[in-house]
This record gives sequence, C-alpha cells and structure tokens, in this order.
Amino acid sequence: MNQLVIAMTIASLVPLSCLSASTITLTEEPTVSAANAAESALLSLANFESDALGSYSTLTTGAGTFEVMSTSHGGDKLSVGTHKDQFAILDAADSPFLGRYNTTLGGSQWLDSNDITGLELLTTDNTLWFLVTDPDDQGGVLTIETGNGTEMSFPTGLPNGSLWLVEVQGVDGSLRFVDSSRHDGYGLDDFATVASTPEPSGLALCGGLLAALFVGLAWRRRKA
Ligand SMILES: [Ca+2]
Ligand SMILES: [Ca+2]
Ligand SMILES: [Ca+2]
Repeated sequence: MNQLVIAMTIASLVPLSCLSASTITLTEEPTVSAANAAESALLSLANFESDALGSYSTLTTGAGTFEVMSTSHGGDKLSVGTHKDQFAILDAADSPFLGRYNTTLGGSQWLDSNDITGLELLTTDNTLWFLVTDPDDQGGVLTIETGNGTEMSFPTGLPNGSLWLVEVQGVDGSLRFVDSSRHDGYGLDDFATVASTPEPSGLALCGGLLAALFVGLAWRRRKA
C-alpha cells in the first residue's frame, strides 16, 4: 500500500471533527444579566477584578496569559485611547471609550483592547467562554482565531456597546483577537470553562482512532 493510498484511507476513516476540531460560536446577549445567566453553570477563570488598573504588554490571569501580538499596531489618531501598542485593565471611571464595560456581577473592571490590532491569549484551557463588548461599531472587523487557525469574525456595522457571548471548543493553545481597525476596540470579561471535563475527550478519541488506523495499516503492510 503506497503512501497516497494510506493517506486517503486515513482521510476517509477519521471523522471531520478530528481534523478540524475547533468551533467558535458568537451569540448576541440582550442584557448583562442574560449573559451572566448563560455562563452560570461554568467555572469562572478570569474577571479582571483583582488586576491593577493600567496598561499592559502582557498579563497573566486565571484564563492564561494575554500578550500584545508582534504584528499589532496601536490606536490611530481617531482613537481616544493611549495610542500605545498596549491593552488595558479599565473601569468606568478610567475608560475613555464608549460602549465597553464590566460584565461581572458586583464587579467593575474589564480587559480593554485600547484599540490595538492584535491581542493573543496563550492558554491550556481547550474550551472557553467569555464576553465581548463593543465590537465592530466604528467600521472595524474583529476576528477571533484559534491555535489551529479556525477563524470567526463578528458581524460588521454593529451598534455601540453590543454584548456577545463567545464559546470556543478546541482553543488549541491560543486565541488571537485581530482587529482590522485602529480605532474600533472592544472589551473582554468573564472568561470561563466547563466545570468538569467530559470523558473521554474528543481529542483522546481522535488520537485513539488515528493510532488504531496506523496499527491496522502497519499490520496490512506486513501481510502484503
Ligand atoms: Ca469584570
Ligand atoms: Ca463604541
Ligand atoms: Ca468598538
């Protein structure tokens, strides 16, 4: 059996979900309380309430480490932010932006993009939920990308201050937040994950299936 046949055999037997394991789901939430209700059964990872207010190039949280991407640019002259290539922890009293806000019940702070174009979260959590405020209301397009390159963009032309629940299955090591505009930032808050991991995981199932296929193919080659 030549390599092409082996590859075609594997491709035909492995479910598509094993080969592209990520899904990103965006759901607009009508109110903060509705968004909180949608996350109520989850395990909270980061709500930015204990992080110091101010600007950051990197920040380690319970959800992983946020970093400014090497390809990022700071806000342009239309931005009311700092114009530096840094993100920020803000509260309502310190924010120059309209439409970005805390979503934590009883809290006051959120992580703000400060209108930079590239923010990355490096994380070991393969399933994440979080809330996004104010994407795509100033002509920009915010795209979220997983570690394996699966992408999802928010709708364009949204009103100021819209609120979105994002669910990512198959984070695959990192989430990138890439914005096409240098004056259309967004807020992030209330990162959470599943309270308990179902067994067996999809990843383990896919790995086991691939291993079984290779063993089977090797056995057939020895017999040939
Ligand atoms: Ca918060
Ligand atoms: Ca806005
Ligand atoms: Ca915006």
